[in-house]
Amino acid sequence: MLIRRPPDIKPSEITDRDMYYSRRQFIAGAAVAGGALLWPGRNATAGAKLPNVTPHKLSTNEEQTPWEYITTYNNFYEFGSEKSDPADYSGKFKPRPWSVAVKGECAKPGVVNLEDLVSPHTLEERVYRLRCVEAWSMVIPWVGFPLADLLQRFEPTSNAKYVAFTTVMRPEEMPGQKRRVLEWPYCEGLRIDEAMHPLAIMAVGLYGEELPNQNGAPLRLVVPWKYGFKSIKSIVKIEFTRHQPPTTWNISAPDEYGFYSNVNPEVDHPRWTQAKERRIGDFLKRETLMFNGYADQVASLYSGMDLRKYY
Ligand SMILES: Nc1nc2c(c(=O)[nH]1)N[C@H]1C(S)=C(S)[C@@H](COP(=O)(O)O)O[C@H]1N2
Ligand SMILES: [Mo]
Repeated sequence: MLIRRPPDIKPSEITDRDMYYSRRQFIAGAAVAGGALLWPGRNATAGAKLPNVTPHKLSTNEEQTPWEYITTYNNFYEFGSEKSDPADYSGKFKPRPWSVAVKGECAKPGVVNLEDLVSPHTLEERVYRLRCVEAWSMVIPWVGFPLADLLQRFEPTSNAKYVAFTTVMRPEEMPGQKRRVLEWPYCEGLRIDEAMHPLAIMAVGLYGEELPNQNGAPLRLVVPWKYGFKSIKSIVKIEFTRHQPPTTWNISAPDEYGFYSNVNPEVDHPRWTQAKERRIGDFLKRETLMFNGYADQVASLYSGMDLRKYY
């Protein structure tokens, strides 16, 4: 998301910068090979192994992006707007203890703590593509559980047409929140049928370990057929609503970021193409797939909708 980019910088320079980062990190990674503990993305609190993780059948077989890229090339504006900021400045963030308030159009609202949110579910490893609107992508082995299983526990009523998610507000631990780059706290939303889709998960880990702070500890959404910004991190509130909820990037730049934000190579961002992407670590770009390659599973959610209008 490069909203503050001066208008004279061409989109091609953005992807060149992304390349620069991935090269720089590759070189840095090679330099510390054999000394992984020195890697700055491995902060002291990350690294706890998650028990009983079962592989999930919807995973992609594509080559997985290395841990070093997934944990040092991030978008998490609460810690700053440079890709390296979340790894560099999230060390003070305390993801435990943690609780989530669930409310709105449901029969059993409540505040639940992290352990009680996670323990009823079997943890699954799901290797999903993450496609950022900035035209880069990764393949990430998330550990999580279906969002639907979590939502059902609160018994949403027939009035629940949408689900709204909110990130924690902690300016003392999240230095980016002291600057008004975005409206805080970060918020996102899904239509209820999108939220209940079996591909949508709550992630609590990656590569079999607890989520590092920079990836959205202790729990974050992962919606693999949508641009990365829908996958909101460090969630503290979930609300079932009758009406379409506001979302951070849509508030910030409504012409650039819509509510649906399905990955769509045919609908360009107003300032750059969405037809291609660079898989982080690759040299050449590749074609972007409709719904990020998940069309067989999700296209029916949008039948009859004009995806140029509902971008
Ligand atoms: N709270 C919050 N969630 C967020 C963001 C953010 O800035 N704040 N960035 C989003 C964007 S643009 C992307 S691409 C993904 C990146 O997730 P990753 O850093 O784990 O790869 O997180 C999304 N979730
Ligand atoms: Mo993104």
